[in-house]
Amino acid sequence: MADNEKEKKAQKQEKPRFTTVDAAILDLCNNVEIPEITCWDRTKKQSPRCSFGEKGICCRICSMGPCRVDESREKLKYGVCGVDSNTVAARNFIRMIAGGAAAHSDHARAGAETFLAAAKGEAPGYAIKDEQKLLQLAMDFDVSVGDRSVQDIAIEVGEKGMGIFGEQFGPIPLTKRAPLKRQKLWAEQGMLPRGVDREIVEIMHRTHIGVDMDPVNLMQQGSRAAIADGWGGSMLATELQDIMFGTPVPILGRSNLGVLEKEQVNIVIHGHEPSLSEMIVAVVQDPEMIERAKQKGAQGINLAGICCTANEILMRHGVPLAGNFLQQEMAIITGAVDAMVVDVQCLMGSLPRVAECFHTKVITTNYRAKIPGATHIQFEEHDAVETAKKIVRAAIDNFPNRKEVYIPDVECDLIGGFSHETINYLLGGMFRASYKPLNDNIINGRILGVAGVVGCNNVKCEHDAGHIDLVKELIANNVLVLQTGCSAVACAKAGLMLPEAAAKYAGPGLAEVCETVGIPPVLHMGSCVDNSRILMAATAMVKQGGLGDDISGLPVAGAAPEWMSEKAISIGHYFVASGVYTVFGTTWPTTGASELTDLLFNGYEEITGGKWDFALESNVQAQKMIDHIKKKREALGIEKARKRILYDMAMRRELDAG
Ligand code: NFS
Repeated sequence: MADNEKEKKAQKQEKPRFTTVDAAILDLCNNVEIPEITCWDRTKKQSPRCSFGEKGICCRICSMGPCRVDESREKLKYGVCGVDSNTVAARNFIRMIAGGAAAHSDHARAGAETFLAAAKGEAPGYAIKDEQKLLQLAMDFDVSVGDRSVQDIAIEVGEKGMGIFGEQFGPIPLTKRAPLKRQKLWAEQGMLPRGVDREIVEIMHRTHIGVDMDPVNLMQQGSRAAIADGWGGSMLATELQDIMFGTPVPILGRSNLGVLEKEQVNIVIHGHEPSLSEMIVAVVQDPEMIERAKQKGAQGINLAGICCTANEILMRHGVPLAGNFLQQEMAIITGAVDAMVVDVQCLMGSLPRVAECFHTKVITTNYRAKIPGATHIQFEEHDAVETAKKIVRAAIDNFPNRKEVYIPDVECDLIGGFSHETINYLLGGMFRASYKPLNDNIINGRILGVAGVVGCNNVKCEHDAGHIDLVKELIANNVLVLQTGCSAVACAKAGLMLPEAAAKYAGPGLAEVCETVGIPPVLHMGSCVDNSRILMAATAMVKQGGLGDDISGLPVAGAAPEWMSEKAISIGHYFVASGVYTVFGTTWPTTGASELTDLLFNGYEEITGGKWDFALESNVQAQKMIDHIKKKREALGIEKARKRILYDMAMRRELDAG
């Protein structure tokens, strides 16, 4: 065997089984014999991957294929139906947008159904918690307020909300929240969306064999659907959840597997829709349930979360985050989880198999997301408290079945709860709530710009490292970071969401602002549908003035360093379509299509003012984002940090004389 081949083989063998920087996982695998049942083990077995699939140039749309097209090989230039790599990759890409937009929007629809039932008094346990936000949404929906009762207004808002998904003509109402210039641009570009259902159906139609073959035209439809997600489905989910469950305010939380309790019944809620988990939060405090837990030998009931359901209930109740996407199996492997209660999205199909090796009961709760091997308890919003009690009882009754338990002693505090309204309030104070202090500090150069760092974990890269390294580099360069999703959980676990992180990691300008206001340099804004909060924060910055008249002019950038889901592509694309430079890591799904990739990475800047980019290394991603932010600062004429000059008497006199 040649020397370099030997070297390669040795390197391969040396690769650790769990590629992560998470201290809890590393501790767990040092102390527990973990069977080969994790996603890391399956990843290894799936390698090497099909390179056509990875580059976005495998077409499975009709049964004459699958066709593998390759623009660099004459004989593979076209698929059987005659399309080339750019058409194939564009179709695949916008089908990813359709998948992501569908997930967010079906989540929103379920929320709207619960909201409407609650408004009609048909869903006991749910209420209107944020009346102010209800009135705001009523105005957006042209619902008259007058002296009508809250219930009346809520019913009409709920009905209009349900109608938005199937809106045939558009534009959907929440797009009117965007800066005027942006709305005009969308209209000119044919991107003003109709209801998200219609946009998704049109994607499926256009990508059927023999329909739309023009990558630019396909991407225009992808953009319109993504906008219908960001400024429609996702935003509506956030709004209705805030109205029903309360708009988040800063709250202390804890993160990582160390939040599990050895002596208590541990219930881990996992998924995305908070309607059921809100009820579970209430039910675990019920004395009857606590008594039942004690009868089974536990000291109490401990609730924790995984993925975005966790983010939702952290933001509103301070319920601890057990972990992000790649920690779902690990939570079960502690042997301490008595029930893992899942709703929809980002659930691993392996959960019941992993649970079989331990004692955890995996409970599915949504008819849309059943997993073979799991127990199904259907969540009924009309009888939510009873459903929640049934689930909590099942968890308690499973406590005596525990085998060996090992909970890593690893956890970290965080402050969550930064809705865009909270940022407004914190920066400006109760009587003059505004984004002015943020804009002023950007203009004077203490803050270089703002970055949204969001998205998933991906087992193809080192778990959490991509998020933490990128965010550290951004804040060290005085970029304020806004976060959601699993990215937020990664940085929470790394201690970046504490006020003291400002002094430790942030550049001097950002640290000064954070210390004055009392906020961390990295703000947790919630779950992935709450990326709509970032759109609203960007819009608020535009409307505040001083930083141009559109989102595309702001010194801001977005990133999803460890993305993996279709939802991440939809989110990334609605940011690009809203004028934001957005860089993804890990892998890029159109690399086999040079013209399409050029359109997304360069051409889109001409079309929407935003664009996509891709880089593997965190420092390259950070540099690209900082370069973009600096470019925008230059265009605004604020490229140099302006020192505050305190005028003395002589200078004043000179001014007066002038
Ligand atoms: Ni977002 Fe949230 Fe996590 Fe990715 Fe999945 S949980 S919705 S998709 S993996 S960030």
